[in-house]
Amino acid sequence: MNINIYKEKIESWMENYFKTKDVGDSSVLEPIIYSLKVGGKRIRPILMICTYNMYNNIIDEILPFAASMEMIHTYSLIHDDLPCMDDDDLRRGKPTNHKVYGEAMATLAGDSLLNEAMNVMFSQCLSGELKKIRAAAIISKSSGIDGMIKGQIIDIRSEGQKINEEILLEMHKNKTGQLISASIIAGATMGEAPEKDLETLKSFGEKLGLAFQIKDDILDVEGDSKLLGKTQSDGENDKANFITMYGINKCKEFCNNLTQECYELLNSIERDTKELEDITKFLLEREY
Ligand code: GRG
Repeated sequence: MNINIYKEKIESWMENYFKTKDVGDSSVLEPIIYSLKVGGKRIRPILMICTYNMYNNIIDEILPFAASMEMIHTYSLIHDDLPCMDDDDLRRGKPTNHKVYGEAMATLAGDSLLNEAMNVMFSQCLSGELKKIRAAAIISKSSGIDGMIKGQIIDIRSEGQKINEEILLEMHKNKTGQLISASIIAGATMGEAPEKDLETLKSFGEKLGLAFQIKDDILDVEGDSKLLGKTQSDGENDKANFITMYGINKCKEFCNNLTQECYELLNSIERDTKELEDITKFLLEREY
C-alpha cells in the first residue's frame, strides 16, 4: 500500500472520531480540529503502520493506535508553541492554536488531545488482547515524565545555559526520540514481531529519532521557512542544539551516517522493510 494512503487513512480516522463524538456543543471541538487539520507529515503514525505491516496487514487494527500517537504529537506541538514554552506564532504554515483561540483554549485543546488518545487506546484494550495493552503502555510511557515531557523539561531548563553533549543527547532522545521510537516499537508489538526483531527495531528507532532531530536542526538553519511552515526560532530563544554544538557540516555527516546505520539495521531483518527504508530516505532528504 502507498504511504500517502496511510496518511489519508490516519487523517480520516481522526476526523471521523471527533465528528462522531457527542460533546453537546460541538464548537468546543473547534480548537482541537483546527490543529489536527492544519497538516503535518504524520511521520509517527506512518512509521507505526509500516512497522506493523511487516508482520500483519489488518490496517483497521493498528489505526486507532497510530491516530492516538498523532493526537499526542499534536498536543505536544500546541503546548510547545504556547507563550510559556517556545512562544511561536506559526506552526504547519498556519497561526498557532493560541494565536487563533487564545492561551486557555489552546491549553485545553492540547489536554483534550492527550486525554482522547488515552481514551481511544483504553477502549481498544477492553478487548483484553495483550498486544494492545502492551502497545498502549509503550505509547503512553513514551509521552510521559520519563519520555517526551522529561525531554521538554531539560530543554526549558537549559535555555540560555551552556549545556554539554551528554545533556543535549539526553534532551533529544526524550523530547523527539521517544515518540518516534515508540511508534516503531508499538507497531512491531501490535504485529507480534519476534523478540530479536524488536531489539533491532528499537535500535533503528533510536537512530532514526536522532537523525530526525539533527535534520530538524539543520533545517532550522538552512531550511525555507515557507516550506517549513514555522518560524525558525532556536537561535532567537538562545537554545543549544546540534548545530551550535558541532557545526553544520558535522551535523550533515552525522545525519548521513545515522541513516546508513538505519538501512543496515533494516537489512538485517528477514522481512519486507521497503516502506521503512522509503521513510528513512524521506526523512534524510526532507525540506520540511
Ligand atoms: C509540550 C510536553 C511538551 C512537549 C513538546 C515535541 C516537542 C515537545 C516540542 C516540539 C519542538 C520541536 C520543533 C522539536 C523538534 C522535533 C519535532 C518534534 C518537530 C516537529 O515534528 P514534525 O516535523 O512535525 O513531525 P509535523 O508538523 O510534520 O507533525
